[in-house]
Amino acid sequence: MKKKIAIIFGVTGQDGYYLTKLLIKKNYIIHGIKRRSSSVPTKRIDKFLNQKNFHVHYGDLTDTASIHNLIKIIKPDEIYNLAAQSHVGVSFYTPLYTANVNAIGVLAILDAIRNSEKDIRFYQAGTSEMFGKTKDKLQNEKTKFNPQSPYGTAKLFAHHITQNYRDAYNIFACNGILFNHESPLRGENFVTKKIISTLTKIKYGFEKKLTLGNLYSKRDWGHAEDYVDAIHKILQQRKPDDYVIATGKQYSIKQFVNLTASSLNLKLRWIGKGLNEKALSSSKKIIIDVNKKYFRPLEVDHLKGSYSKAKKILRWKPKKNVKELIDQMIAEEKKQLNIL
Ligand code: NAP
Ligand code: G4F
Repeated sequence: MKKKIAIIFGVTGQDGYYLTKLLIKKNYIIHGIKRRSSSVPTKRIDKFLNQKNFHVHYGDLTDTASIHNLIKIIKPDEIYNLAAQSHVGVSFYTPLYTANVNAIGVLAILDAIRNSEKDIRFYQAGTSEMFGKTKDKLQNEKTKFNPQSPYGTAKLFAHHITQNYRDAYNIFACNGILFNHESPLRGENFVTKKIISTLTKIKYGFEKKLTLGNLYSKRDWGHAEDYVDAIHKILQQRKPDDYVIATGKQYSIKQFVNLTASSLNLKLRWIGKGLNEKALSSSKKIIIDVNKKYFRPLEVDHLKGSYSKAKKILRWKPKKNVKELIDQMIAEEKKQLNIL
């Protein structure tokens, strides 16, 4: 059988790694797109670089010409767009750049697909951040969007333009609406990785204190490896459609800290309120505090997704729970620190 050809924009990121791993297993020819950077950006995918069906090219979502050329030359069957300025907090500091990559970059890919002679299936990495400030306790594909950041707003443009190109030009274009998903390969400045990395270092004497922002927002955290499986399934259906991918479970940041501390066997005693809230160790040292600088101008207070459509149509459900996720992330931190 002829091998499928896939382009992955955002191949050097967390999901790029897990999707590459999955597509290699499925015998795809994969073309990953990396952007130019002053340091080597392929750390996560280095182990795939010697595989004969894995190729890496330079490209950038802010450079329309590069997108058109890559699609014209590679002639893929499927395009997975995972590329984004993916940090919500940072999007308040770089709103124009975030919009250029996360919104206009997506339109550039779709327009290149429209002008291609080949039928190409397209996946857009949408996000629960598009729900933003929502009254619905459990969000699904019908929940009203109300984004609270330049990141969420740009992603919402991408969501609508993907639907628009699907309907107007009959393109097999799909949106995933993925809730937070983590792994040992999560970027260092997302809250789960920051908590796990710093608390592990505190436990083994490499660090003294963890400083966080809002402890009371709630998130639905899944595992990236489970979520890329859903992403692939979305593009293998008979009809293009949009799907929420989530676990249906929700924890506050403080609960995530407590779960991590408990897995590390680190005793915490919480004292104080608001910006004065702190956690003390068993030797009464302050090991966690709160700083205003990690708060955002607007916050998304709670997110919890219903994956019932994905379960019914994609036959997908999450495999790993939050405790297993935390334990796997801690094990990787310990490995990095040479702790057996
Ligand atoms: P990530 O680790 O931050 O990876 C983002 C990828 O995009 C990286 O490969 C990055 O390259 C690339 N990129 C950034 N700007 C680019 C540009 N201008 N041109 C080309 N590539 C660019 O994010 P992730 O966690 O894997 O998430 C993958 C996608 O899913 C993102 O679109 C994110 O917004 C979305 N999403 C993520 C979650 C989640 O919880 N993880 C949930 C919902 C949606 P560098 O390596 O060079 O930085
Ligand atoms: O880990 P976070 O930065 O993730 P956030 O903002 O939920 O965004 C992630 O998930 C989205 C899906 O819903 C993706 F679309 C997006 O690309 C990204 O992957 O923050 C989670 C929560 C926020 O409420 C934040 O205010 O943790 C809170 N928080 C508290 N202290 C902190 C910190 N966040 C970060 N990054 N760093 C802190 O010190």
